[in-house]
Amino acid sequence: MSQIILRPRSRAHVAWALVMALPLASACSPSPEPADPSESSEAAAPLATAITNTSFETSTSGWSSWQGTLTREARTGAPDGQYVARVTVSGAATLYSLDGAQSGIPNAPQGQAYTATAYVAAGNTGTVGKPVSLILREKSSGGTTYKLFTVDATLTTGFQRLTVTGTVERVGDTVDVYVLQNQAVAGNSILVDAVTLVAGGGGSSPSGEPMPVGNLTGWRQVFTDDFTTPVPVGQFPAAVSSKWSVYLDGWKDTSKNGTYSPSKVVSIQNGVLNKYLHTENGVHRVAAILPRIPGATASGGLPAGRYAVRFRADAVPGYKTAWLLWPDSEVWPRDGEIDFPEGDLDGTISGFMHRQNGTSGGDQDAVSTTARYTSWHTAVIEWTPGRCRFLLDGAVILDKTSRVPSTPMHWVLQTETDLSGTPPASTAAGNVQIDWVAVWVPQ
Ligand SMILES: [Ca+2]
Ligand SMILES: [Ca+2]
Repeated sequence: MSQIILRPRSRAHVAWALVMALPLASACSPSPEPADPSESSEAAAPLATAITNTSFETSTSGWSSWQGTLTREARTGAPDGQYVARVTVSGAATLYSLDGAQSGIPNAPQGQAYTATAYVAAGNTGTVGKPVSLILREKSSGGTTYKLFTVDATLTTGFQRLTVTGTVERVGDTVDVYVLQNQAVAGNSILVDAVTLVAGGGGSSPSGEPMPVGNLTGWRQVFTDDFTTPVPVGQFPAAVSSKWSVYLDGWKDTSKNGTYSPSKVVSIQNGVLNKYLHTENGVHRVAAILPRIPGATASGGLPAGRYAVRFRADAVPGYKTAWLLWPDSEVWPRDGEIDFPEGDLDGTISGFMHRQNGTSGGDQDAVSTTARYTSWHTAVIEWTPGRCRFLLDGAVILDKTSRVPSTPMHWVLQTETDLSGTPPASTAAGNVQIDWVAVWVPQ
């Protein structure tokens, strides 16, 4: 663990590396990444939603409120499009909801899993800290509630993405979705956007691609996590300390504009590890997590490996991923660095291999893609003596055999503020989601 404390500082060099790699770019304002020689194969389109007006862009048609008043409004930073729904509590009610009369799926097949998602935020300061729930409901054809599947959160000024999955138990029932605020007082109000209800997503692979289990030709699997054990915010990595460590709370990130805050950012629910990037008490909260791989060095390093991650992210302005292999030696640029997927969350996915015996931060190979973070992707780094490949959704997008890093390196899923030189807006908030990770070593 002691070595880990060096990493954020070391990573600061990488910020310079990216800047220096770009001719004409100033240190204060990196220009876009190098031109893209290849495109990735995009992930499958999102599943169709049962809801016909998911985003409130032109009306609130199909929606209503129980014990509240429903309106819509333009909102800078709306999670989807430009408008969101606002629901304000009526009278002395302590509970109120946003309901979708049009959102029900009648006669849902018995045994079918459904997944509901919604973005929610406090509509005013008096609502911050109040509990909110996204609820998937199974009810009889006559409307009698049979079962509720619920995910709870605490309202903040930033939008949070909630997801809940449930499986239909009875024949002939209807499934629908609603958002409920508890413990309301007069004046309370919630904002909601991008409500979806889709078939599937049951089990531990909400991304639609199950975690690969077992050896591959030439590779022996040594680590997996499908995130099937829920971990509330504040209990990561303690609750899963045999598998994960972190950059500790309070460490500055690469740009120095963000602060590692795993205790406020990382949680696991519904089969997904979630990093909720947001600003709290004026601090831009980010997280970097490190798998504890059996057989690795004390620093978590391996001499070679195949690293796979299934992920998506909201397009949160001001934040990025720099998921990377970093040399145990901490000697940089001499011992190189392998970054993939790297990019701003509101941009596209790139990858970089900083070469062995590098003489500057720009001594690297780079690849850009047109793939965006907002859909699910699988990124794989295959790193063996003398070869480094990047695969995005099964397509090889980088394949290098010259000056490949050759000392032990360790994997850090490092999510941080971007390198623009400007801190994120305090209203910028959203989630990076990881459905699963898997690691192999050469057989
Ligand atoms: Ca919208
Ligand atoms: Ca999973």
